[in-house]
Amino acid sequence: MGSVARPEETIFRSKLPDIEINNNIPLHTYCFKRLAEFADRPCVIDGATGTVLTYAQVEASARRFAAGLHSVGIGRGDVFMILLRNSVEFVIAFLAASFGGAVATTANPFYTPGEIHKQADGSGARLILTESCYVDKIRDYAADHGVTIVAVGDWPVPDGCHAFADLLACDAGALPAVEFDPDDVVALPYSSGTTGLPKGVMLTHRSLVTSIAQQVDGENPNLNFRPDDVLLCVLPLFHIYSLNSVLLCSLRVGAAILILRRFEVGPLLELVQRFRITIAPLVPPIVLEFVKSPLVDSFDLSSIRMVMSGAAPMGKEVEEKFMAKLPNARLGQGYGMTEAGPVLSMCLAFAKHPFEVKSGACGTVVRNAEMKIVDPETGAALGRNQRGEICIRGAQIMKGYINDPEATRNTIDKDGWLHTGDVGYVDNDDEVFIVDRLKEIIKYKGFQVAPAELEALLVTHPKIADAAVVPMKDEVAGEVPVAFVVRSNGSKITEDEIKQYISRQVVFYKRISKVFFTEVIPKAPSGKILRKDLRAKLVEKFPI
Ligand code: 4UV
Repeated sequence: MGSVARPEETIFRSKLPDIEINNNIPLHTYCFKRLAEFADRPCVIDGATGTVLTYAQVEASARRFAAGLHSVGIGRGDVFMILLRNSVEFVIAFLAASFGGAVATTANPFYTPGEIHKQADGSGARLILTESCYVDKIRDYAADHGVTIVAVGDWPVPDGCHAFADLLACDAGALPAVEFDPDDVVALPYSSGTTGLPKGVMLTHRSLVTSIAQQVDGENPNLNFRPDDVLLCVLPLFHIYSLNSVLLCSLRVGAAILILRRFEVGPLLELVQRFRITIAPLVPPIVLEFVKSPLVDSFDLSSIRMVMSGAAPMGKEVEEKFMAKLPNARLGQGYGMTEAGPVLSMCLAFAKHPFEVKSGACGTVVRNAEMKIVDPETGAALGRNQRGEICIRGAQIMKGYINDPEATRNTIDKDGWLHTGDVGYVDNDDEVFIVDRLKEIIKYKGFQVAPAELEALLVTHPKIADAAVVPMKDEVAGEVPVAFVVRSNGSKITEDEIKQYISRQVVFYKRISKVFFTEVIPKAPSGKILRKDLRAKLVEKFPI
């Protein structure tokens, strides 16, 4: 980090001036900076019950829960897993990690036991916080590995677990003073990045504070959230988009966060009307449901002033249809990647003093950061309107992958540039367009699916000799995983058997949608699967 760009390199920057960012403070100190001003304002609203917690209540609860975590042995640098659906408890537990100097690894509660165990193992989680109804998925693992379980919900709590409520009842004064370094990790979401299996992405206090500041701070914030805003939090908080750009950005500005456990168009519209939601961060499949649903016309949605889409490409047509339905709202995109902290670029129509933007653009690089587009073959930086790999540099990017220096070196180069594996260009107005992907990842409704994970499962089947998984375009999900499979000698394994074998082991969005039997998986001499060849085969079979 810190090295100077070569003079010939074209570096793209925000149209907004850089600002001073004090990123040497703990995340919670930064988020609650204006607590005295916001103490009695609504902070989180539980969409299911309507219960409201003020800023003072959320801050105090997080401090108490940090003391509770400390009482069961979670202190500075210790990893615990948050395995929860969106809830007030999620918010409190995540902030408690910051207060206590601990590290929260966030995981999807719908994961199968196998998926949870892999993340718990890889991250070294010493405690898992989950809902009582999911305890059975982790009970044996926890017993074998000496992991503490804290359960939210049903009373009495399941055998052998601590109750969330008991930890929350601890005296905040019992939390000893925590030593702090801005480069301490606070969040450890999982992502497969450009290649391989999911890995723990180390996001520090410094990286998250910088990322939030890049979005919502300054005289002319890129993302103009205000204290009187009500934000919809329906995207899962275990994913960095919702955690950072919804929860943490809202806290910083003193807005209210309406928390929903899951997405259902009818109830969601009703809540928008009831709570006068002003900002709706979404993903393209939800935007598409809005466009398609006849219910949209039966509710008063006039309070919505900003609709943000991200995590997957959004078609121009969907964008235009959506704007026709909500003419008072600004619709725009943010482009993020877990490893990038996560936001690389954000729509400048969301700024306090907005800029004109083009449909289909993914925003402009955030302030206090540098972006370049490189030729994937030569590594040379390219100029405007030239397609290449998008790279980003700044204090917001990850510290690295946990326990994986090689994967870290392959993603962040020696000059501090993070290589995204996305192909795009920056146009004459500094707007970023994503046009392709070099990396392996599959995005199902914005959720990550790592081909390597499915391939590893496939080849453990005795009737499968080799396999490769690639994305196939899908109208609803964006992309779905499909498998090319080489049967073992004499095996007659069927497509259905293979699909079921995988379905039993993975969360719903990683299920294999189609199987193509083949004689051989094309590979480079290094053994790397030639995914481009397989994708080309798919296009031949299913021309778009
Ligand atoms: O690692 P990940 O799952 O991370 C994300 C994060 C997304 C966002 C979006 C807006 C925000 O404000 C925010 O905080 C976080 O998705 O997946 C990263 C990959 O997803 C694709 C791209 O391939 C990334 O490398 N992707 C993300 N945003 C877009 C996108 C987009 N707007 N358009 C097309 N692809």
